Amino acid sequence: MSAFSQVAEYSAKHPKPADITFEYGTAGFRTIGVTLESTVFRAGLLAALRSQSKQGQVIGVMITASHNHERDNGVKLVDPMGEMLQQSWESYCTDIANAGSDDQVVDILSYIVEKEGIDLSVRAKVAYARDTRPSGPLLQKALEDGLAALDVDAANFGIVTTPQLHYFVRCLNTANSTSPYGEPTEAGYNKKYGQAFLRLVEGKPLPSTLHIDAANGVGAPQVLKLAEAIGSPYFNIDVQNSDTATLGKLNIDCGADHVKSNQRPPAGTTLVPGERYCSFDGDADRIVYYYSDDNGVFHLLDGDKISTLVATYLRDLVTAAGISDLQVGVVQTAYANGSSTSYIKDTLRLPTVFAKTGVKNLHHEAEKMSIGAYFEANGHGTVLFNPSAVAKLQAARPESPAQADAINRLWTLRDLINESVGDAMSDMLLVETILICKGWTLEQWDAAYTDLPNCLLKVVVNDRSIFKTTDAEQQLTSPPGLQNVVNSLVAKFSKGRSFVRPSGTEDAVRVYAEAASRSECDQLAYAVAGAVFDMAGGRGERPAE
Ligand code: G16
Repeated sequence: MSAFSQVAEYSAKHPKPADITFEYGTAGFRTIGVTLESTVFRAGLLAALRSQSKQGQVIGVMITASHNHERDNGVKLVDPMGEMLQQSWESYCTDIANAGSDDQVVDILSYIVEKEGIDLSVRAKVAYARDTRPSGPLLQKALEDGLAALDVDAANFGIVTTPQLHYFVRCLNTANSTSPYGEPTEAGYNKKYGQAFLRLVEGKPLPSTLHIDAANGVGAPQVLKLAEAIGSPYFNIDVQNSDTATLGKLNIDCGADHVKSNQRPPAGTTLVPGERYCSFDGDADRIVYYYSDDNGVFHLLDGDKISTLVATYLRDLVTAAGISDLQVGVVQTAYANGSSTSYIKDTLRLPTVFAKTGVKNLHHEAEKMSIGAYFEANGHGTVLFNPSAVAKLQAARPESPAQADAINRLWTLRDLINESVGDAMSDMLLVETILICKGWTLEQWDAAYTDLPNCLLKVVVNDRSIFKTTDAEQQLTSPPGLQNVVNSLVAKFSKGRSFVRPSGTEDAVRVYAEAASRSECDQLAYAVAGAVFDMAGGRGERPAE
């Protein structure tokens, strides 16, 4: 019997909508949830082959649309160390998602087996989970059919955050190694990160309450479990926007994307000066902090501020540890505020590189650094210690108690940081640790540098696939002539910078702008957005200030 003999029959239960073309984008497939049944079924088939191509290591499948609207959903595959799917497999995902018939699905599977030299006698293993979206159960059923069609050894992790699923995958694949990552359970996750946090803050002054906006998503129940596991006044939280039961609330007027994009607090939250606030997104893979000053002015501490805080702390620990050839580096995207890049280069004197949007792109750049901190401005990121850094830490022989303490802290930080992917809860514990150890308020953290006023707009166009970019997405190569117009607009504003790129998670084109003053920044952003609308088939209302 052929390995694929049951595929066509199962596939027939999940027909592909004829009028939709799917694409594996910035973070997997994302679109209207109920249209994704065939895609998720087929993602299950591919996860099985990917596992077999990796000698039976566990592959993850996460059903989520993260920061996107509740009606949307998505699916992405997670590679054995908890990292995003290897990019060379993304085209297989796109191809199989768009196969027009059940037989074609089987043909594509056969093609991949041949091309990748996959041994089909290897038992495939897949771990999967979903977020709280209403289309989740339907899509989970489709996934389970895909896994059943290939007789996969499957583990359902239920409703968890995206980074938790990444963590579980890494734990499962390292369980029998010399350095197991942790226990592949929620309790194991909470224990690992919670205990590392407590080891790092022990004996320091207690912080004030942290107000957490959980975007009415899965981060709400999970962060409460984390707090219960930590069980200490060092992690004293108040969770808002925690309603995962009422339809229509996920990510609406709250959450990290709302706060970052609109540069204001979640609706219904009145910020009290001196208090501390942060927001997760719908699947808790992003985090931003914020506060109000005494004049009631809102201040955002986004991914750039987190990366500079973390890079400074790591750099100082490396110096204190006396390990001279250990280098901390920072990876950013074009969205990084110009002030943050100058601060990293000129004040911190750390190397920084730019990557295209998408955690998968930043992650690969950070892997090349000995200690690489990567964060997108939207609050998505983490820190990676490469094997040479780990070896140097292992080999380090402290010559003083201060050196021993710094080395010990660097080791413990590795247990606090989710190295598999950007993780709001682990990043939050990292930020809390640094603030507690420094005795800093959010204002003191914010004082390192001042952001240039910046603005992020969305323009809906007839076909965003005509937008092509180069230079880490900072320049357009298509549509013809548009980049010249952007350049001429930018030249009119002091410290002006702007770029245009198609979103990989929403049906929209994104316009970013920054300039010396708020009014110049807004003028530039709307002028560029207007040019995009006029020159590239804008739909709906023309963007206007
Ligand atoms: C996802 C990706 C992020 C990316 C964001 C926006 O975030 O994981 O790396 O920055 O989408 O991407 P785009 O501008 O292409 O729409 P999340 O939080 O939705 O998973």
